Amino acid sequence: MSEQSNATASRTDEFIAQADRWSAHNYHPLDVVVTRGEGCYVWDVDGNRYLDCLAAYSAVNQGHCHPRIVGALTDQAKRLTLTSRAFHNDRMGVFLEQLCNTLGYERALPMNTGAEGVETALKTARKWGYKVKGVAPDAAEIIVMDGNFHGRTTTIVSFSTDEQARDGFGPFTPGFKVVPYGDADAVRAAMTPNTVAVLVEPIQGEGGVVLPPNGFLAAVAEACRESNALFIGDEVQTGLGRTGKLLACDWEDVRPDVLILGKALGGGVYPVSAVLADSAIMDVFHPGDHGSTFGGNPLAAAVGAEALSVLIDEGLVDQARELGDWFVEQLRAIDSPHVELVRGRGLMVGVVIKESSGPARPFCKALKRCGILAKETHEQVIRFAPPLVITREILEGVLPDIAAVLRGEGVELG
Ligand code: IF1
Repeated sequence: MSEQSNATASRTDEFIAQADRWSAHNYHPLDVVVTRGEGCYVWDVDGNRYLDCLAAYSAVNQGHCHPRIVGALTDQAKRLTLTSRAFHNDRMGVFLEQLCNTLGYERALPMNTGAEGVETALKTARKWGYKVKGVAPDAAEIIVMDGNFHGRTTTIVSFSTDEQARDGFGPFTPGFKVVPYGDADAVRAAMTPNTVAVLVEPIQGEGGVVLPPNGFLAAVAEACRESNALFIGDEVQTGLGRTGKLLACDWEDVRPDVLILGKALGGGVYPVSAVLADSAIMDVFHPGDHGSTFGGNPLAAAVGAEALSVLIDEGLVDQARELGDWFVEQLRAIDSPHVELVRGRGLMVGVVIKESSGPARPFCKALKRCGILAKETHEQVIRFAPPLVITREILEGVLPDIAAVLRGEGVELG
C-alpha cells in the first residue's frame, strides 16, 4: 500500500496552524493542504498527489481547473465581470436559454450558492401558493424530509433534523412539516389545503448517500399533483450527471415543478446556482420581488454556459452511470469485516462502516495516506464521489488500496 511521505509534515503543519489561528473553527478538515488541482487529482503543498474522491461535494463534476471552463472564466473576466441586475448584460440570457433548453424548462432565476437556490425555490413555492393556489396569507406549508440537507441559512436549518445544524440558531422560520424520507404515504398524510410544496433531495447526500425506495419520487410527484402542490427537486448535489442521469429525478422519470441546481453548474470555478420552472410558476415574480447582487452576473453566466457544455460534450453523464455501476460492483466484491454495505447511484457512492468497527473517519485517514481523499458523512459512511472525468483505469489503479483500507489495513479503528 503506497504511503504519502511524512516529509509533508512541516509545510502542511504550518498552513494548518495558520488556518487554525485565523479562521473560525466551523470545519474539521482532514490534515491535507491542497495547492493545485487538475482533472480528478489534487496536490498538497509538498507535492503529494491525491485522487479527489469528494469533488468538493459534487461541485467539481467536470474535474479541477477544466481548461475550457477556466478559459471561459478568464476570457470573460477580461471583458466584464459584474453589472448588477440594474442593467442587462450580454451573457445572462444566452446562459439561461441554454440552461432552460438543456433541462427542459421555460424559465430560470439565476442565483449563486445552493442555499440561495433553495431559499429562492421556497419563496417561489410560497408566492405561488398565495398568488395562484389561493392559500391564505402566511399559512403556506412546505413538507420536507427527515435527514434533509439543503444548506445553512437560518430558514433552511429551521427545518433541519440535525440538532447540531440548529443548535444556537433559533428562533426558526415556521411553515415546515417533516416526514420520514422515503415514505410517500407520510407525504400524502401530511398534505393539507395549505400545502404549497414538497422539498426533496432525490438522494440524501449528507444524510449518508441514502437512496429512497424505488418509486418514492414518482409517488411524491403524484401526491403533489393530487394536492395541487409543487414538487421541488433539490438537485444541487445529485444533479448535472452525478448519479448517472442528467438529474437524479430522471431515474424515476419525475420532472420537478421547481428544480434547484448549483455546485457543478459553476464548473468548479465560480458559484452558480439557479431555480428552473415553467412560466405558470415563475411568473409569480415581478420586478423587485427577489434578487441578488451577483445573481446572473456575466462571469457566472459565461462559466455556467461552458460548465454545461463540457458536461454534455464530454459525455460525463453516461460515463458516470457506466463507471458508477462498475465501481459499486467492485466495492461490493471486497471481502471486509468492517463494511456494512455499499450503496449509491452513478458516481455518488457511500460505503457504510459497521458501528462495531468504529467511525468512518479513521478509514478516510488511511485512504489519505494512500493518496485518496474521501470524506466521511454522518459518522459511519465513507462517501466516494470523484469528478465525473475519472476513468476506469484510474479507479482500477486505486481499488487495491481501497480494498486494503476497507479490510482495516493501516486503519486505527476507533
Ligand atoms: C458545507 C454537506 C453536502 C446540498 C444540497 C443545497 C446545498 C447543499 C443537496 C447548499 C450543499 C454542501 C455544503 C457544504 C458541504 C456540502 C454537503 F455536507 F454540507 F451536506 F454536499 F452533503 N442542497 N452541500 O448538498 O449549497 O449553499 O453550500 O452552495 O456546508 O460544508 P451551498
